[in-house]
Amino acid sequence: MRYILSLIISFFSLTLVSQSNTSDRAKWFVDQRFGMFIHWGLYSSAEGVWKGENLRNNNQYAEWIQYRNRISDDQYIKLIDKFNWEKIDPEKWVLLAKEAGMKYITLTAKHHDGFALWNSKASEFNIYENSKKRRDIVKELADACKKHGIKLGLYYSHWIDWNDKRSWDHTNEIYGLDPDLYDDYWQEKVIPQMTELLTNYGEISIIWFDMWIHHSKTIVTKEQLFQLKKLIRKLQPKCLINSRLGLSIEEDSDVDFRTLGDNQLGKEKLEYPWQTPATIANSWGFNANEYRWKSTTSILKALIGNVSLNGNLMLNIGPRYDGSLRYESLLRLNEIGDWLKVNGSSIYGAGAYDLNSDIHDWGKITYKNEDKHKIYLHVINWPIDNNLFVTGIKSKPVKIYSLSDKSREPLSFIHKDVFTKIDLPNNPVDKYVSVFVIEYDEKPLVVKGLVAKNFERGYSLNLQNYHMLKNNTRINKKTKYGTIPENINLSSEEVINWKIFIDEPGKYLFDTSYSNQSDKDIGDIVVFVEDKQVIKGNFKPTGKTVGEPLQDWHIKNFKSHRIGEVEFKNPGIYDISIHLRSRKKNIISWSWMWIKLDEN
Ligand code: JFZ
Repeated sequence: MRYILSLIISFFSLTLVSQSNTSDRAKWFVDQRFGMFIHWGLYSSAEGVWKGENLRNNNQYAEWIQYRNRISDDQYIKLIDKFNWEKIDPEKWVLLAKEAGMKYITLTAKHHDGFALWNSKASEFNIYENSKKRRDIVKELADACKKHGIKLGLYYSHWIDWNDKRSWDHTNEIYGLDPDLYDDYWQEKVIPQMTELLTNYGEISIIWFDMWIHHSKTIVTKEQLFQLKKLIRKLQPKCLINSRLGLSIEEDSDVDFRTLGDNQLGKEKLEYPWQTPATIANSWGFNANEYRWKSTTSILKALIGNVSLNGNLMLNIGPRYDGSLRYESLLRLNEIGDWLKVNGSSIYGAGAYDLNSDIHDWGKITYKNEDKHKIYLHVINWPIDNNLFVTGIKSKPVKIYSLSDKSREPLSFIHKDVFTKIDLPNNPVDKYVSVFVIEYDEKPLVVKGLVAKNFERGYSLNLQNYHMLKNNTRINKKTKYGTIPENINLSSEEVINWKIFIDEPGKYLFDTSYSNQSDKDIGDIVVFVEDKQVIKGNFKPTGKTVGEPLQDWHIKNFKSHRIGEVEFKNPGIYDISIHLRSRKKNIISWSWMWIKLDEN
């Protein structure tokens, strides 16, 4: 009975997310969205300090201590004597992951130090042989995962192995290495160890490789990588392989998900599965001097932001010499778990909606088609007047409610064309991120390319959210630490266009920000609404300003100017364009326009 039930559940969960480039193998992965990464090994008992000296690198990656602090193999293995075997219990990690709402776990079976956390016949440099306790941590974790219904992934450092002298460590960049010897390492350690891991521990759901550069820049050959991949596909056809295997999509599109850089969050919606590996603080392995703990809200933001773009988050913990976690980690995991217990339906089985995920200033949207079509609104910045504006969805909501409200009491709302205004409760309904659900009868229709009304009831038209930039003038990024905003230099003429939806007819004030480094009027700005000229102004000299005091840091002054007002008589979508003209090259730089209802 239980078996049938879990079959039904997994059948349902497999159908939720519809990322179009997801293989059948990876369906569970995009469905589960949130996993636990565990960095644990010999380095865990060094705790980022060696003979009183802190780790020699600002990144404070404590799992790199052997390499960074130049510890000899003889001394490094002695770290095993500090482990507290009575307390070490991988089942506790599994229970913790479950509590935190994480659905899968990836353990560093072998990190760069080459030390195997299992009973490896292929290399004596393993925990089973050296602990004298005959403990096989991979087995213990695999059993606990199976017992608690959590999928298990294994991190395996294939490229780098500091312990095997035939293998790669970065210092070989100076002294070189023999490809034949490297292949001996590959055939005698990597292939046999991978075979062990894929044979002796039941179902392995992910092999997580960690070669973050393309193989052509390393000693590893394409053939070796193909051999490895073939082995995985043969021994465990359902096992996922991440992109840090080291092959490009051109050489082989058959990797299952893309791994972004460490702590690198998604920027665009992708149709194939992807994941951010993220630390809960800064180091991956436990570091006694850790202080850069991420806040619970920022971790939730990372998870929500990734899911809103079809991505996953795998959050790392670094247990100590006795398997325990610092209070800071426990606290965050518990808080995240509490949030997911209430709001998890906006994450699990959910994915990107068709709207650009950046358009709303209050937070992010995820989407799911369960029994009904649901849009989840993650309110990270609670609007001051408790009105939430959603722009870009044409379909009429059937019901809107808060996930924190068990009785699902409907909230009142107004829907006009592509705009929904929701009356929120008077205070945030969650400590971290409040989530509201909009239910629709059919897949909600989207109207793309609109600039959303922001929480101040205005529209910020800028160089990120334009619809068209006619002459494709190069957009200058923020410089001088952002004291010079994003802008374009006018060579002669440029036309920029946006679309907005006006829900409240009335008189709107138009402001724009630019710099004019001439002392004369040498250009003009003309505003059109739906091809009708409504405002004509000229660029006033703006001079310079000081970016930072007493640092000889004099920058162009970008200043906001009121240029006019426009009456919008009816609600509707409006095309707003500005024609910018300069009679001299590169003297005027333009940055943004702000439109707001005149409330006086
Ligand atoms: C690697 C490891 O070296 C590190 O110890 C940890 O295991 C982490 C998950 O992965 O570190 C990386 C990998 C990729 C990048 C930077 C550090 N990268 O893409 O910039």
